[in-house]
Amino acid sequence: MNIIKKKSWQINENLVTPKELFEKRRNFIKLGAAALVSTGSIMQLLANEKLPVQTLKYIKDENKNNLKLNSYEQITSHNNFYEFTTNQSAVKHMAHTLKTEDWRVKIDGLVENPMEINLDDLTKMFQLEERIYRFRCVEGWSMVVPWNGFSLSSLIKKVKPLSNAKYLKFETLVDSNSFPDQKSKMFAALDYPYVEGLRIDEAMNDLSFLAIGLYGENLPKQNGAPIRLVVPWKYGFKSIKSIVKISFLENEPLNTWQKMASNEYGFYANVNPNVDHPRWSQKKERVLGSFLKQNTLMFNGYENEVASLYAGMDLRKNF
Ligand SMILES: Nc1nc2c(c(=O)[nH]1)N[C@H]1C(S)=C(S)[C@@H](COP(=O)(O)O)O[C@H]1N2
Ligand SMILES: [Mo]
Repeated sequence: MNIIKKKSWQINENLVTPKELFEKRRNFIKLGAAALVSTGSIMQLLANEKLPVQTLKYIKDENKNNLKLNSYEQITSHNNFYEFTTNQSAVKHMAHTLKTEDWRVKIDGLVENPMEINLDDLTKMFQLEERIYRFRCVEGWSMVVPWNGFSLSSLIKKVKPLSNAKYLKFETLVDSNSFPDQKSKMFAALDYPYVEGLRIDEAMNDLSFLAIGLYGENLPKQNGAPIRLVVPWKYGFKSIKSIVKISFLENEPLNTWQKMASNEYGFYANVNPNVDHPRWSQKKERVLGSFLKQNTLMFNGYENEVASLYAGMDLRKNF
C-alpha cells in the first residue's frame, strides 16, 4: 500500500482556496522553506488561514484606512455572548444550540410601517455591503472585522419613524433552549432579554450597521447570528447580537449593562481614551493576536464621522 503521509504544514487540497488564501500560501511556502519556524507558529499560521466559503454577494469595502484584518479564526474564537457563558473562549463550542431557522425580526413602536419579517425577506430588501471596522470592547481588547450587511439607516427609512420617535431599542432572543444561561433564572449572568439602544440620529449615522455576515459568509452563531448591530465608535457591548426586535420610542431605553451597573456603564458608551472605566484605564487596547498594546483612539478612530453627534455634550457625564 502506498500511503502518502502529509506533513503537518501541507494544506489539505479539499479545503477551499479563495484568492487570498492562495496569496498567503505562496508566502507561507517561502517561509516553510526556511524550515526554522517552530511547529507552534506554523500551526498558528495555518489556523489563521482558515477562511469560510464565500456565499454572500456584497459591495467590497475599499479599506481606505488600510486596517489590518483580524483572522476569521481570531474573530470567531474570542467572544462575549453571556447568553451562553462568560467564558470567552468557550462560546464557540457552545453556540451550536442557538436555533436561527425561521428567524423573525419585529419592528414596532413609533413608525408608519411596523413589520414582522422573516430574516431572508429582510435581507433581500437591501444591497449587501462589506464594512471593515475597528471593534473595541470595554474590557480593553479590540479587533478589525470585515462585516457584511446593510446600513441601519436604510432599514429606518423603510419603516418611516414618526416625528416623536427619538430612540431605538434592540432586543436579543429569549429562548432557554437556545441559550443555556437563560435556564439559570436567578443565577443568570444578566437579566434577559439583552437590551441595547441608540438615539435616532446615532442610528441614522452611516456607520451604524446591521451585520448578517463576516468574511463573506453568514454570521457564525458565536458572533450573533443571524443578525446583529455593529456601532464601531462605541464599546462592543452596544453591538447587540441575535436581534429579534427593534422598537422606536420617545424615551431613552435602559440598556442591559447600564441596568446591571449604572456607575460603570452608561447609555452612550462611546469609545473614549480620556474617560477611564471606574476600575481600569481605557487609554490602551490589545488587538486580538498582538502582544503589545496600542493607543485607543477617540471614538475608536471615527471622530470625523460621529463627533458632531455629541457637540456640546459632557462626555464625562454621558459615558
Ligand atoms: N445579546 C448579546 N449581545 C452582545 C453581548 C452579549 O453578551 N449578549 N456581548 C457584547 C459585548 S460585551 C461585546 S464586546 C460584543 C462581542 O462581539 P463578538 O463576540 O462578535 O466579538 O458583543 C456584544 N453583544
Ligand atoms: Mo465587550
